[in-house]
Amino acid sequence: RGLRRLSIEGNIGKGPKVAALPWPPRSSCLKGRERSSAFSFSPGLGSVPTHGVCIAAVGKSTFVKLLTKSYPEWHIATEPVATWQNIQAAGTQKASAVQNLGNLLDMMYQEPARWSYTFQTFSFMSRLKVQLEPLPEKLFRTNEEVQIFERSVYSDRYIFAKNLFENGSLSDIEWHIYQDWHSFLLQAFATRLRLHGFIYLQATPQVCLKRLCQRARQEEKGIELAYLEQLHGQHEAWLVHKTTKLHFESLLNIPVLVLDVNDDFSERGTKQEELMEKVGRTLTLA
Ligand code: UDP
Ligand code: D5M
Ligand code: MG
Repeated sequence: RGLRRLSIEGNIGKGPKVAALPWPPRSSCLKGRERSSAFSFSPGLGSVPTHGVCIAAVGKSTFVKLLTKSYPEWHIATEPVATWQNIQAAGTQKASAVQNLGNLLDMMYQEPARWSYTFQTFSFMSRLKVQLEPLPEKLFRTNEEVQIFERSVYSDRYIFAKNLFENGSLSDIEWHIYQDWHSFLLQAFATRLRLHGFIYLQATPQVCLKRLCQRARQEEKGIELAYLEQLHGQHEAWLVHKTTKLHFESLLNIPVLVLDVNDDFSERGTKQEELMEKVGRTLTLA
């Protein structure tokens, strides 16, 4: 199949309010099979039968909402933040008396040394489940075979876990154990987790902080510029300078589409159209 699977990567706090946008001008894009075979965002992928994309950085949630409106035929998987904010006891999710065990996102920010490792196990499992979900029916129906993920199991490791280790929130032993099971599980599921590119939403840490404050998520109140600078450095090292040591062959030559989102794209206008068009072109005509 000509399926493309990508992930959106980027720093915390990038997204805006979304206005409906009739996009793309359909005439400018190839359709169906023609579109799939023209997709060359993934050089070097050889005979891999599926394609996926992942997004990273600041403004991701806003950006994926825009993609949903602009490309309703694509399948967009959002980040499961809500499940991290409200951990439910196993087996109680469907019962009338749901047992809430706590807000792990908040616990991690309050006491990073105590909860970072626990958070990594949970965020990884929740992302793994999302990335392993079977292809949605609509992708088979429409032949518009694009899957977009908001961050990925790779950003967990090469952005967050790596950073938490480097800033002392994960101990040597925790980092070692984390890397061991992360590599093992990703190798075990390699064929089903294959991504075909990353979309990196790039913005300065200052812009990220401004948007973070605007979003005003209670758990993130204490985040300082220094932390966003660390995350920015991790994104740049991995996706731009390519100096991060990677452990999966499939990541070595993976294409990265870098989009500058320093200018506001939350309102309908030229910037928003330019971004949507760039993604559409890259995934269809590039
Ligand atoms: N935002 C904005 N202008 C932009 C992009 C984002 O004002 O061009 C705001 C958005 O409304 C939200 C905050 O920035 O209040 C964080 O955005 P989002 O939640 O999309 O970021 P994420 O952390 O998911 O990448
Ligand atoms: O919101 C996601 C929030 O979760 C943000 O505060 C960053 C945090 N996050 C996401 N993944 C991780 C990992 N693996 N470790 C630590 N913190 C994480 P967003 O809307 O994406 O900014
Ligand atoms: Mg988000």
